[in-house]
Formats: sequence, structure tokens, C-alpha cells
Amino acid sequence: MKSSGLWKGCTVLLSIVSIALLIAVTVLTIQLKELVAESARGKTQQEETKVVSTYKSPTTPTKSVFDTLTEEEIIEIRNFMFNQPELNLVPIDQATVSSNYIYLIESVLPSKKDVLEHLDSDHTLPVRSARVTCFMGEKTTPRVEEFLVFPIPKVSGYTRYINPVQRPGPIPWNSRPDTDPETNEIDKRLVGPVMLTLYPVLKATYGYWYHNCTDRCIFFVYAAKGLVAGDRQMYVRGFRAKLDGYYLWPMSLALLVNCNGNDPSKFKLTKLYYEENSFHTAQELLIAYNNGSIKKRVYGYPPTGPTYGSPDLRGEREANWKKLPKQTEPDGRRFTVDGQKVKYLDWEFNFRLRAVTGLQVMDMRYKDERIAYEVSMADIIVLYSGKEPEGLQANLHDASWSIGARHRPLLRGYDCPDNALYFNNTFFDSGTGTAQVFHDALCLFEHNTALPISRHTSVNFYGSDNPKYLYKYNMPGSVMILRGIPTLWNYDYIFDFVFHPNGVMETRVAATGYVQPWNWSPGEAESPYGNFINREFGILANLHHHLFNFKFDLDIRGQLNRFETWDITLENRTNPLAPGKRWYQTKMNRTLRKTEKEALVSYIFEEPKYYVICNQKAYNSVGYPKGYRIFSNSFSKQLLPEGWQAENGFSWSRYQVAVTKFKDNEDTTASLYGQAEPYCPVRKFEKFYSDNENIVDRDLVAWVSLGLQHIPVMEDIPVTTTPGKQLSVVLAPLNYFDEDPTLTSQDAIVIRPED
Ligand SMILES: [Cu+2]
Repeated sequence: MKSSGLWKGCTVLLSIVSIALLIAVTVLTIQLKELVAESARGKTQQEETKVVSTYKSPTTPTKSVFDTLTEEEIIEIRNFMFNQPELNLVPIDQATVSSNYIYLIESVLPSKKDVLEHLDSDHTLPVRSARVTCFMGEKTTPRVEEFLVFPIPKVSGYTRYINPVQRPGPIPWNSRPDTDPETNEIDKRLVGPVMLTLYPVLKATYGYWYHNCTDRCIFFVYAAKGLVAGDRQMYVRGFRAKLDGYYLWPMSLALLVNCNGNDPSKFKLTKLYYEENSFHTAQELLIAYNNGSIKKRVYGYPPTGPTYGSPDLRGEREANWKKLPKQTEPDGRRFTVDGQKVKYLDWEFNFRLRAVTGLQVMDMRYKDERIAYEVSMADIIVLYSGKEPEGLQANLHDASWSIGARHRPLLRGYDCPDNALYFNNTFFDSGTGTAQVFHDALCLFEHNTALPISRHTSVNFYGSDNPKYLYKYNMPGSVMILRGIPTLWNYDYIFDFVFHPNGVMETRVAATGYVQPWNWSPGEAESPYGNFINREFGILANLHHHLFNFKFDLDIRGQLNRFETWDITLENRTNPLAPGKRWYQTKMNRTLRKTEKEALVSYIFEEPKYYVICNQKAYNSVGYPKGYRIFSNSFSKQLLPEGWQAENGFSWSRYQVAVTKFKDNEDTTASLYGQAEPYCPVRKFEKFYSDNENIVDRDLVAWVSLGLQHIPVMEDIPVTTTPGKQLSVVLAPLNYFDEDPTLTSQDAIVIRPED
């Protein structure tokens, strides 16, 4: 009996254990499936960017003067240009440095006058045209030429495109961005042979080399610059390949190549840089290395598997991990889209992506009145520091790599929320010589910020009995966001154009992506140029200054506006309640800025002020001119001496706010040619204001510069984070309305206690 009871007991126990194990296995299997599904989600969503059809208007979109070029139009323009025998253009894959080939095709807006006549006076749709930028290497004096091609579609003619803002004469050959026909020649004639000569040094120093390298390859990054005006030098910098975050694995190995002219046989090595030493030739380096006159450094291999540059999850995923919260739109979307035109509550605007400079909003209206003709991203610069030539001279002009064309597919549900609409980026790709489409490159969504636009609880201070409050008021903060994220080599810039319900529009940019480190002596303890992220490999994350320029072409109740600063100063006056006592306080003084030079404003901490664009002929009910205020808490002093060499290439950064008279030719501060020729730039902002025109009651454009000093630290590894790195400019109505315009919003709530 006893043994039978024991047996029964064991059976029951085993059964319980088996059931428990079965439950545990089932639960684990379900969790594992979820984890696998989650980890696969990234991949699935990547694929989605290719296969999911993007937004299409429910009907054929209305043609707009702001439409950018379609794939078919780009190809039509390209083929038209190929058919002009006098241009003798060849496809990029057949081109050499001494060929004529197309670099860029982008739409050009008609003059503002024509556009406004069309929009406001029902004139017919102005003729659309495009600018075609060609590298004319075949000429005896090679040059860059820009052509205006028209009409679109059904192209039938072209003329030379002359922009009087740009420096006179042809666009200098040395100022062009680098392209494959040139870099391939440099690789074949110089980089390859030099690296072959240096093979023993490279192998001994890095364990990485250039030829037949399989898993231990050096790859080179090219950037066209010059040492002085008119010069063209290619900076060629070595990195360890096939590593996540390869930006974080630079080598102290660079070539400077003189590539002036159009004859690659005359390209020559200016200098070779290796582990803090400069040489004229590879042979010179080899001799110095072999005779021991330079230090023989030996770096190990990066660890196998994920390195510090890898973004893969560290550690185990928590078993009880739960999904992120999501927003919902209970009654569906509150905006409509027709082509590139958006209507959202009281807002209406057109958006477009310009190849060189990126995001633009045109004809921006609030409550049926135009507030701005244009709000655009204008230029991006990053000024690096460092001991090495690359860090020292790396003043990067992102527009020279076409900011707009770098708007790649967004990751659905991550880069933009689930409720977003997506739009494609269609552009001419200089690398392949044809139209390229990046799906889902822009997104548009409404977003509840959870920060009320306004709220108040009115407390009953004049009665001791109930009710304790008189009313509660809340206007929720929900905004429309237009987002695009260009990836420019290492950095990703998240651009948001934000439309608040109270007539406030905001442009924001947040920096993320990889920081770009350079090298520093591995044995040294400290560096004035940043923080080590990898001492063993002598890799230093260098300090740098991000600078952004935005364009605000405000048209407040028409084009004729003026620019005032409302200066806040200190006064010391008698207190009427205590005669004989003095009292300090602030006061405001409206200062009319009459000319373009008076309208160059550098931010000074001791001189707080409002920046105001207003219309002196349109008043609100109190009698104040209707205006908009430009506000930013993201100003940053650009420290380089004014007019010093490369500083000429981004002279807009001298001023935090500059207001100039509108000119069609002064469409942006950036230039394709800024990187290669910053010293005597093709386009110089100084020219916008040097004629010092009268700006009182004129059509005005405000150029606003923001900046971010960045001293990278270990937490910038692997990918630098956005909190604290988002900059913004706010356009806010200023005496434009008679009261807060959201008082008409049905989103608001007023609660009064019942009697
Ligand atoms: Cu940075």
C-alpha cells in the first residue's frame, strides 16, 4: 500500500511538473515568437519602404506651380539635353574628366511676380522650367555651365542660366563637387599605386590594406576642396571597411591630390599623410618607415563581432518588454493632400524637396491669409577642429552633396508615427545619370504634443463657499508635422516643419547619426580637440560646430513689409510711491531697421530684442501693425574671424538674423560649389546685402542662423542622440490678430461648475 501510495504520489507530482513544464514551454514559445517577430520587424519594415505603395491622391492631383519634377520629366529633360549636338553631352558611365556630362537637373520656380499673379489674379499657370548643371570638361578652359530648360513637359528650348548673385563669369572648374569620372582616375593613377607601394607599411601598421584585401580592406572617402582660391585638391581619407559605424574607424592615412585641370595624367600627389607625418611621395614614406625616422605604430584588429560602432542591442531583451505607446486618430485624419498641397485645419501650404537644399514650404497660409511665400532650409555647415589636416580643414558644406537628394526612405512607424502619410523623393542622380526615386522620403502627420496651447483654472478668490473654481479652460496642443531626414555621410538631420493651431509655424532640426572622429596620438592622455572614444586605436571624437541657415520669405498682408527690432533696455526711475527712491526696470523701444546693413543682427546677450516683420498699412483692432515675430533659442556664435579664408563660404553664419530685400536670384544661401571653392565662393551671402538697399515697406526675406557646438563624449557612441540637440525657429503672430486665434477651435474645452 505504502509503495502504491508513494507511486501514486510520484505520478501526481510528475503530472503537475509535466503540466507546469508544458505551460512554461508554451509561454516561452509564445514569447520567443513575439521576440522573433519583433526582431524581424526592422527587416520587414525596411522591405516595406520598397514595396508598399506610397500615398496617392484620390483623384489626379491638381497641377501646381510648385510641383517638382517627375521621373518622366527628368528623363525627358536629360534626353533633350543629350540631343543638343553643340553641347556634346555624354552619359555619366561613358564620361571621363574631359567629357561634358550632366551633374544636376532640378526644377526652377518661376519668378515670384509670375507665381503671385497666377495665385492671386488667376493668371494662367506659369511655364515650368528646370536648371541643368553640366560639367563641361571638354572645353579648352573647362568649366561648369548651368542651363535653363523649358517648358516642362514637352521641352523645346534652353538658354544659359545666368545668376547675377553668383560671381561673374563662368562657374570655375575647380568649384565643382567630385564625381566618379574624377575619383576613379584619382584612384587608378594615385591612390592605387601609392597604396601598393605602402602595402608592407599598411599591413604592419593596421593589418588592413587596399589590394586583394578581402576582409581587411581600407576604403577611401573623397572630398573636393582647395588650399587657396582657384585651387582644386582632393582630400582622400582612409577608413577600415566592413565594420558597423565605419565612420568611427578612421585611419591616420590620407592623400591630398592636386586635380586641377581636365587632364588626369597631370593629377599629382600634393602630400601623403600617415600617422602624424607628411610626405611628398610613397617612396619617401617607405624610406622613413624602414630607416626608423618615424615611429612604427602597430594597431591591433577591431574585435570580431559587433564593435563599439554597432547599434545592435547590448545585453538581453527584457522578457516583460512591452510595445511603445501609439497615437490614434479616432475620427480619421484631419488633413487632406492634393499632390504637394496640404490643408490642415486653418493651415494651407505646398511642400517640395529641392535637390541642393532640401525641404521647402511655399505659399503658407493661415485662416486664408498668406503668411509666407516661402519657408525653406537654406544651408548646412559643419566646422570641425583637429590636429590632423582633415580635422583642421574639415569645414563641411552639406549642400555640395545635395541635401535634398539625400532624403532617403523613412522607416515606417519609427521615423514617423503609424498615422503618417509618406511621399517620394524624385531627383536626378548624378551617379547613375538618371531619375532616382526614394520611396517614403517625406512624411506628414498630425501629432498630439500633450503640451496644451493654453490652459487655465480660474479660482474663486472672491467667495468662500462653493464653487471653488469658476471655470477650467484647455486648448490642447496638436500639430501638423512635415518631416524629412537627409543622411549626409555620417550625420542624419531630422527636419520638421511644424504647424501649430494658433498660427505659429516652427522649423526644427535635430542632429543624430554618427559623429565623425579623426585620429590623435594613441599614447597621449588628453587632446584640446575632443575626447578619445578609442585610445587603443588613437581615435578622437573631435569638437565641431553645426550651423544651419533657414529662409523666411514672410509676406504679411501683402509683400510690402518692414523689419523692426523691439529692443529691451534698462531704465532707472523714481518710484512714485516712494519719492527719492530709484527703481530699475526694463522698457521696450521699437527700432525700425531701414537698410539691409542695419538689418544684420548679431545676437548679443546684453541686448535682448524681438525680431519683427510687420505691415505698416494693415492694423489690428487696437491700431497696431499686423506682424509676425521670429524667435529662436538656438542661436550660436560663429567664432571664425570675419572674412578669413574659408569663412567667406558661409558668411551668413556671422549674423543670427539678417533681413534682405527679396530678389528671385537670391533664392538660397547655399551653393553646390561651396565645398570645393569656399575662399572666393561662387555664391556669397555678403552680396545679398552689400548694396545696402532700403528695406522699409519692401518685399523682405529673413535669413536665420542656428548653431550647436558639439563636443562628443562616450554617450555619442555609437549613434549621437537628439535630446538637447534640436534647434528651432518659431514664427509667431504678433498683433496680427485681435485675440488668440484658437478661440474658434472646437478642440478647446471650457468647463464651468454646475449651479
Ligand atoms: Cu555633432
